[in-house]
Amino acid sequence: MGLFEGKKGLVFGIANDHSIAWAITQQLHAEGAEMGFTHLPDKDPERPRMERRLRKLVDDFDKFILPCDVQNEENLDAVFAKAKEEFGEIDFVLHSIAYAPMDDLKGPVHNVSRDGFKLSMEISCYSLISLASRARKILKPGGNILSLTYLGGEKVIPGYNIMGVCKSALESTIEYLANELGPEGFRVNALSAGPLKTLSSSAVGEFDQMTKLYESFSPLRRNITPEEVGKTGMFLMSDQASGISGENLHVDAGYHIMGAPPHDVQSAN
Ligand code: 0WD
Repeated sequence: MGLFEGKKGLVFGIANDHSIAWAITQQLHAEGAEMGFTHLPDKDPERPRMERRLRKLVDDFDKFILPCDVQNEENLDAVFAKAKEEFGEIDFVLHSIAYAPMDDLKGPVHNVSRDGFKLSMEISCYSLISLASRARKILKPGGNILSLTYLGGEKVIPGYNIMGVCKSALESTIEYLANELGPEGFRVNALSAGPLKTLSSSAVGEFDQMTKLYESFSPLRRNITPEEVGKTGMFLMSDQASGISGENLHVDAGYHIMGAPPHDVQSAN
């Protein structure tokens, strides 16, 4: 029997087959989870690109697909109303969403516009709060919320700029939410993934250099795979992780523990 047999949940953030949310969804599906999915609303209803990309991936097993811009309260209400109607109660919510306008993302942080800051924070951090406030009303005891973050929220990663500031706020939000929702029986966690080529990450400067750094500096001397992130995401949302909350679990081949390059890299220079 799969770890998610009889379990139901919501997945926010599949843009295409490179999305981290898709890597996690594949593992959840393999373990028997039933899921509802959201996509960014399509601007042109005649050409629903976002919806089509998502449908292509989950068509065989989704319980429902709805458009949802996390800036839009009505969209959010509609998703949770549908989840309640379809599932009654849910077991998990996956939040795999981030955005910053390109002009602000490219940095430097001291030049970020007021509007760009507000928008980036709203989509990348506040969205978790708006999901959590709705989710707690339909989560089953033992239920949980998982969000995606990156080391740039803990340490300065040149090129990550305003998104690092957003991830710091997100990681703090996860801890506060874990404290608030814990007494209700809910867990809230973060998975901090190493760099993976996706739509969002291609917008972050110096991405290719970053993956090379992981290959030479991380204890495992390689970068991680989408499948590894998928499996750990699934684990964190499963009952196998029932004692874990407020955690920020790194799936990064150990990169985050290094304070200086390893000896073999130092002696090569
Ligand atoms: O290396 C990476 N790719 C890493 C990503 C390393 C560590 C963490 N992450 C994080 C990201 O910061 C994000 O929080 O993982 C999460 C998922 O990112 P992803 O899978 O790398 O990127 P992508 O496939 O683009 O999914 C993010 C999605 C959006 O995609 P696009 O590319 O269309 O912006 O976030 C969603 C959207 O589907 N999104 C929104 N959803 C609802 N309302 C909104 C919005 N306003 N804006 C973006």
